[in-house]
Amino acid sequence: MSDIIQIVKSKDPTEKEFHQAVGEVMESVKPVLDRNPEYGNAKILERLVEPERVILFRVPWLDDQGTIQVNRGFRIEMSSAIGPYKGGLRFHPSVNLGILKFLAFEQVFKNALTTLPMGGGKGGSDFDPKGKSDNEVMRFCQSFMCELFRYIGPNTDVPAGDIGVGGREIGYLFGMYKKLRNEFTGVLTGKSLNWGGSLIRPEATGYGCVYFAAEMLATKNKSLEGATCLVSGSGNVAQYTVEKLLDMKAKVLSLSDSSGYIYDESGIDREKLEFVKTLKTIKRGRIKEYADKYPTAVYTPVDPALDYNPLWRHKADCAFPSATQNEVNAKDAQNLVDNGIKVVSEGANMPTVPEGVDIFIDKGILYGPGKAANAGGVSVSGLEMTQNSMRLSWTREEVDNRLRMIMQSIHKTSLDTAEQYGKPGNYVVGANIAGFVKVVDAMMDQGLV
Ligand code: NDP
Ligand code: 2IT
Repeated sequence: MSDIIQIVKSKDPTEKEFHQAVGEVMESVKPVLDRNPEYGNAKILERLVEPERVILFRVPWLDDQGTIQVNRGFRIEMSSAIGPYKGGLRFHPSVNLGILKFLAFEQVFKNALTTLPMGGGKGGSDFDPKGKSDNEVMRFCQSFMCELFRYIGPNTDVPAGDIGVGGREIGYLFGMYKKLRNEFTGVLTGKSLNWGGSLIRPEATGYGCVYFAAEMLATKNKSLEGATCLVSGSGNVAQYTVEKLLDMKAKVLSLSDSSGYIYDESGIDREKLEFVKTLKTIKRGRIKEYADKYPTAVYTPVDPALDYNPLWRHKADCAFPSATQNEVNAKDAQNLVDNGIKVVSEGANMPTVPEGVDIFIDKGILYGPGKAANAGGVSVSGLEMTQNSMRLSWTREEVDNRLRMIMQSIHKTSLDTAEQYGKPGNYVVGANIAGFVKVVDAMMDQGLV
């Protein structure tokens, strides 16, 4: 097992997020490998850490000044053991191969946990949508799809959104795919409602993350009613996390973006949430403007000199990290614990560093790792694929009920699996093992491919 991490590190020494994601899963699945020597003989780990296919391409586009810009495009087709490759596209200047490989690797096990037939993939670009006009975003998306279209399809690889890719980008990407292929198929999820999208897909990751937190609390006969909550990020996942927390009568105290965070001691209510949705999705503004509008809120800009994030130093019952990877370091985790945190439910992918995860688990915090807690988004993407292939659409209630049932099932599977492997209450071990076994058994059935 430590061999495999050494292999990964020596092959791709700079991909530190990928090493981290592989390390976390390998640590958890050690007992499965001990019980099943046939997996070792079949070189399952060596196969799992090597993407089935990596596509890297040039994305040239013209900005509004008529200047040529060149970005990098990627698609990592990680595993098709249990279904077509499935996973989002991220547009952010930090995107590189290591980040997308970590995300694709996580996606494989997350998708297995959903109970739906989806393999794992991820893609994106180092393109930064911030400050770009709609026309620039459209031209970029069209150029990106002019290459990507060769590799994807409704039964092959079905991308969706992630950081920097929302409804607007999915629309432009879909338009170009349709033109190039001359066919109207469910090749992307997160589409708009009137051309093949599913109700509840925009809400799904945030809602699902709150359903997962509620399930964890229910094991202690507690609920979210009256609970104080810290949320980071202010994008898609953060917004719908806040919305569902309000439905559950919790009090939400914070939101953030990469420039800073707001703390609103009077709580973020529905009117304030609507302001954030418009600010972020339509005006594409900064979270600082929340504090300019609402005097009950204090804005704190990011201070690069600090070795902790002051957002996580506020007292609260629950934390929902919903921005990006490694946004909760060991000090942040300790600060949360010192201030009495009871639940951490991860909307983002791998937002807590491994030392932070250890702190939560040692202290018996109800800790839902991203690959379980944020699986609601890809689950409803799976439901969108089903509706597309049946050529019908389900009601809001129907999709939301299915989402809730899937989150309950992921919670139960993770909890039961952890118990079975002698780690009661450890959702990290439970989720990793349950996802891993499903993928690995499919690989064993399908032979050496
Ligand atoms: P959005 O682009 O809608 O929002 C991202 C938010 O996170 C913004 O507030 C952004 O701030 C902040 N953020 C992004 N990068 C950084 C960074 N490097 N440092 C600090 N803040 C940052 O993305 P989503 O809400 O869709 O995604 C958030 C997280 O949830 C990601 O980890 C994603 O992988 C994960 N996720 C998303 C799913 C989905 O369905 N969308 C499903 C499952 C997981 P700013 O505007 O300043 O960049
Ligand atoms: O990380 C994720 O699960 C996503 N960005 C959603 C993927 C999807 O295919 O809906």
